[in-house]
Amino acid sequence: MPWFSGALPIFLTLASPADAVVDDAPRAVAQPGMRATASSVLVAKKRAKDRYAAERAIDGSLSTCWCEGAADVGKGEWIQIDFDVPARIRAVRIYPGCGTTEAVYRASDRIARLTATAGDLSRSVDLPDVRKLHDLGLSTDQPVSSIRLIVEDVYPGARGQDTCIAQIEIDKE
Ligand SMILES: [Ca+2]
Repeated sequence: MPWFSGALPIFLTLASPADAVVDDAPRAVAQPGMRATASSVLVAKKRAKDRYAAERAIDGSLSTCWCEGAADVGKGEWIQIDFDVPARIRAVRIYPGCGTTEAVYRASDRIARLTATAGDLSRSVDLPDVRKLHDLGLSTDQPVSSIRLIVEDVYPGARGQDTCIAQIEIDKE
């Protein structure tokens, strides 16, 4: 099997710079070979129970999101991505918030600081409150079977107390 076989679909997302501002046109891709779980999930009235499920953060759509389900803004809540095959992490990017318009983005809480863990690695990352893909600067020398992102602090949303992540993109090999 060629070394790039698992990473090829992810390479294709790098046609534009990783820190380019994302416009309203979704550009994320589904992440094959991964599964997502979370410490909690928001269940909103009159919405499907899985509307904000963890898998929404790796479904390739910026219109869908994982939202934590704690009663407050969710500090300490986490989302974890497990890999079907352990892999070295080359980059992790997240698109915080929920929704592809600025107004919807501002409605939910966005992550201001998170802790990212992968294997023995743990990294604290501060994020500006900007609606784009943010590179977390996370990579590993050794293969890992999962990564976890833990909410440490948030920018308050205009409505409710639900911290969301629209998409997580992982480059691995
Ligand atoms: Ca999504």
